[in-house]
Amino acid sequence: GKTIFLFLFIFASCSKKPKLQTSMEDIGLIPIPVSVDSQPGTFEILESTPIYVNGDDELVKVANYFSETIHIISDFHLEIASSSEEIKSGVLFKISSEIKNEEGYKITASENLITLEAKDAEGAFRGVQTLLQLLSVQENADGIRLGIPAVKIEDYPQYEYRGSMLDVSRHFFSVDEVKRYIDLMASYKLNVLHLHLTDDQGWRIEIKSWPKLTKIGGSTEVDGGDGGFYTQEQYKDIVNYAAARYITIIPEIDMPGHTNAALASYPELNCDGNAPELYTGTEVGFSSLCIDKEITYKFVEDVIKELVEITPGPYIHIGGDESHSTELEDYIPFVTRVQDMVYKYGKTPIGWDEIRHAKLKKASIVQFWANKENAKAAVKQGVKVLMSPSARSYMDMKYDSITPLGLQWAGLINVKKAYNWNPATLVDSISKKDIIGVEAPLWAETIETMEDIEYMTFPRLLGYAEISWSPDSLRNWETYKLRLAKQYKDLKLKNVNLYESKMVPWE
Ligand code: TNX
Repeated sequence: GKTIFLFLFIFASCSKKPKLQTSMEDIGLIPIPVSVDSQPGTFEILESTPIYVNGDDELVKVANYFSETIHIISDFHLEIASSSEEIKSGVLFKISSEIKNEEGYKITASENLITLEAKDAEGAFRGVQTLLQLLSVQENADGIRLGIPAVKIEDYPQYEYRGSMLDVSRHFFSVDEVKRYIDLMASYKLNVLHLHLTDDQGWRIEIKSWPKLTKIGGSTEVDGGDGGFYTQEQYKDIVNYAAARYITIIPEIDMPGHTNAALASYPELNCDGNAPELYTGTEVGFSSLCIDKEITYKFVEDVIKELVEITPGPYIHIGGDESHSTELEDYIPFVTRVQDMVYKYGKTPIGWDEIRHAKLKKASIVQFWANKENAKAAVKQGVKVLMSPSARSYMDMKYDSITPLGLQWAGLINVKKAYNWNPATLVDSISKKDIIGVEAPLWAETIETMEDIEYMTFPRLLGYAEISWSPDSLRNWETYKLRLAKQYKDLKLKNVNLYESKMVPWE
């Protein structure tokens, strides 16, 4: 009797819970990994699935991040244990010296075991994003079932700098909004968030030695809203939040132009000693710090000093764009002096492509946005270029002529145009070795809310993530658009205010 009972019991539980079937074909990984070898079978993640960590505390944190994300999706609490023994079933996070590339990782998933090996915790974090994209979530009356298809993946990035920029000056965005953007970036393995903290319309970072910058300069924004700013504590909170996702924050103080908010806060920074009115329009190129006054350099040095204290990342962005009210003969010594200050405090300067007019130190970075001659001249000086071509990567450009937000001075950028370019061949005589990476900026003259941010960045941001991570040979619009289509469910789950381009067969 007992055997029959047992048999019935097994039969009943099997019929209740059939084997979970998932397939790689249903999954569109973005960015596409260097190699994917799909296998038969599915690993099912259960409440009881153990996570083992063979590595340091940082790796434990990454495993925790994975476990917490699974918890948000499914309510499962996956326990984490450390283990240096050979594991036969469960999920294993492991540091492996065989993985040589920075941020590199390897996933081996079978029905019983998922192994995520990485060069270091950062590589493991990128690999976790792949695992989360591989995850299929099936919901029925019995609850949620989670599966990961059996697969072998080897992966690492093509460019070390894979970034995006938020303009928090033209319109201010809260700490929580920036954090949400950071989370979204992390899903696609982006690793740099550049914050455009100052401009004519607003100064957004507390500088303790110059308190009026935020008190006056932070008090408004485009069209006269309330503006706002980050205290240094809030800024550190953003930096730490980003760091936990292996994203570096790069702060930008734009100068000598784009400085009306500072000039309006302190009359002594103006050549004539008179503070201009605060500015809430969208013109560019009318303001300049006073190049001949010594107080200008005291001001800049104080700002850089305080910024460096709250910036663990290696870079400080010094702006330098559209300084149309600064003579070139003034601009050059200004940039040279500010460049030196950044090095003096142990950081590396980045500037918009115009800074190439100054003699640059080899480690400095030039961000190409508009002028190819500037980019080429920078490379001739032996510095590396960050690719942010406005005609391809400016996420404030409209998708098409009826896009309700955005500008179009650099042209319309539909989802295909945003994806279908190669940083290594865009500018003749600039090749991969001259390029540190790609950054997609979102200028915020017309962007007021998180929904606006999402509408302009999604889905284009996924394209920039793939351009900067994946090998050229695997990038192809026809296959990309099918993978992008498969991201629909996930983007909706994350409540992203997606622009549903007709060029993509959304699923
Ligand atoms: C040009 S791009 C600017 C910004 C504007 C942007 C609008 C750059 C370095 N400067 O000041 O916000 O165009 O698209």
